[in-house]
Amino acid sequence: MTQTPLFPQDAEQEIQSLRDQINEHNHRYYALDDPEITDSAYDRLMNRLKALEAEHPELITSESPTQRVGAAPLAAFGQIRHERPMLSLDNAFNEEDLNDFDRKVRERLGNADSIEYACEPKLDGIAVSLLYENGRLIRGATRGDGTTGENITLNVRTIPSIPLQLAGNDWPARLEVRGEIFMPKAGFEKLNVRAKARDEKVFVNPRNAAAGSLRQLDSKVTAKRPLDMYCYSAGIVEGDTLPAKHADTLERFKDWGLRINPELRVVQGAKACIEYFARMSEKRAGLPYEIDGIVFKVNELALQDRLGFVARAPRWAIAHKFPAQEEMTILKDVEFQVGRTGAITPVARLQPVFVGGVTVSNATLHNMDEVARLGLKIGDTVVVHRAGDVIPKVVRAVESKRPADARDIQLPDTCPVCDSEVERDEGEAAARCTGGLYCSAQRKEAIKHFTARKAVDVDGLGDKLVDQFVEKGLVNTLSDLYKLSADQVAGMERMGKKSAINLINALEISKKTTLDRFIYGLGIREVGEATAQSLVSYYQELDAIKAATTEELLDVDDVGPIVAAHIETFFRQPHNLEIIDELLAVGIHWDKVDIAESAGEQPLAGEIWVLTGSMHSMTRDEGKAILQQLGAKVTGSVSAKTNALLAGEKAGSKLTKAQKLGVRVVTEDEFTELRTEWGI
Ligand code: D41
Repeated sequence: MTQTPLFPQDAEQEIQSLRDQINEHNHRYYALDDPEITDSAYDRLMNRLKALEAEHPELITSESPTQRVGAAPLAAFGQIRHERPMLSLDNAFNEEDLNDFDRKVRERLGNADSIEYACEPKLDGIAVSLLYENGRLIRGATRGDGTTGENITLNVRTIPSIPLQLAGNDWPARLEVRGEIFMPKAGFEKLNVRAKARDEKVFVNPRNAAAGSLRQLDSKVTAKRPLDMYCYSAGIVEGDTLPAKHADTLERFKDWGLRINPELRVVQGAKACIEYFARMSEKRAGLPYEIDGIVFKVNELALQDRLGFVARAPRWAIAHKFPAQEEMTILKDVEFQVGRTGAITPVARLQPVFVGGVTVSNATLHNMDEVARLGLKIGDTVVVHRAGDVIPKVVRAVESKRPADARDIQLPDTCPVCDSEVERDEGEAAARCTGGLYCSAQRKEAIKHFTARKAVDVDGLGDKLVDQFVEKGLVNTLSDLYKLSADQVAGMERMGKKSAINLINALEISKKTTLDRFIYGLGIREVGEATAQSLVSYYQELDAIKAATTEELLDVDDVGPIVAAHIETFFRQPHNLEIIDELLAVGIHWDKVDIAESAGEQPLAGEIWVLTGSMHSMTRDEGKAILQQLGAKVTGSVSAKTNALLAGEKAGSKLTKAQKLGVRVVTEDEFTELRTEWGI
């Protein structure tokens, strides 16, 4: 690091040089997204500048990059009257509105040609005005009602991406830049995580967080908030002129170190605007900031001037809004649904509401813990959120709107379907019906699960059909499905003779399956496809899986104590074994998982091997597959029964244990030699 200069004029020079460097790096970092030094190198420049300024306080100016940290709190914000009013935007809610807008623009201009539009995302933030005089930021104000806003100069000065001094020297002597201050999604999440940890109030969305952060009388608080800004138009321009097109003006802004939205595009005509809207709708969820629509602006300033404005909204711009993602509605009732494993789920019945592009009338509340967390009561006004393709969620209740007769939500004591007792295990969020397959709801779900595509895959068997089979008493247990006659099937609602025959054929085809699909289809709690596959590659046969104890099961890949216990419990229930026997009796079968078939010889038949450490010539999974082909059983932990440990690099506790127990240790090189010997 440079020594403190002996002479003040040297200090002045160095201070100026540091400020220039820091401003340049800020510009590269914030405006160009192309930093050329590391954060730590940047910090070093900043620290050096701070140190010099501390020694020479007379050289501190308000444009110095050190002066962003926040000033003394204000008693209240001053009012600012905008010299040129900040206009508002008209909205379009669909393509028709947008086409109308375009048609009127063309009519007013007396020209039928297609219009050039600048398209940009509509940020969901706070509209502000920045005033630069001779390139220096002298004032920041909120839009307010468009005529009068609040003076938030001290706060905007703390936002790192807002230049205190414009870059270059070709800016108008007086320039008002308008744009949107927002909080990026990631910063918002972090802020809320921190607030929660400190038991402070969390913000409901990034927009509120941005507004709350800007409204701080203490700019030191604002300085700690992750705010950003994109500029979208010029207000006052004196002492020079800006380009003749809107998009070109924004490009100039960029040269001066101001941020503009990188998604800005220029297109010709309404059709291209609609295409841009569709593209951005797709992109929306992945953007690092929230947007609530797209703004289209006639690109040529001369045309903008000819079009003028009405009632404070320009005739040359329109905001095409996305369907709202949050709406309020009434929680009319809560019903309880019973799932495959008996889990009882509270489901909100809502007054239908259009949100995120669809009408929502139900939403899962997951479990009673969630109901308690939301503090819901029946009759409440609730906020429903639906973004993109995700399932709708009740995000909060509006307590101030709670009616006097709002009712508590209570978990029923008995199953709403079969009247069996409901139990709620300690430490588990879900309540469960204890009826098992006696409960028709669980039976329906068990059948749907067994016949699903990932299980034995019965083509053409829809949920509605399963419901009917169970309700009509035709199918009480899984094997009953395979005893259905075409006539019985044809007797169901919306079923013809032909589709009935197709279903019978599909059932026949589904009888030939694989052991892992069968195991998965049984619907053992917590046993998904991957676990089913692990079980099969470990045990290879159904009887072995049936007989496995919790302790043994722990040796199987991705089986932990809870899953192991679920598996053992499942196979200890006589009615589950009965169901399996019945399924085998009606003809469900699979090819034996015969490892010998592919490998020919099995020099390791009957041996138990363990793999550990990392290897060069193969992954652990490949190593395991090779060992299995050679006939070995591969387990996860070394015991006295282990025949050999295949130890790669950085083998740890397993190697120690093997050595202690005198288990043979095979290195990767030795294993490679053995493989050559065995011809695999
Ligand atoms: O991103 C925005 N929220 C945004 C708002 C934008 N990209 N462009 C805008 N353009 C204008 C005009 C056309 C009047 C210059 C705006 C807004 N106005 C605006 N923001 C709040 C009220 C109006």
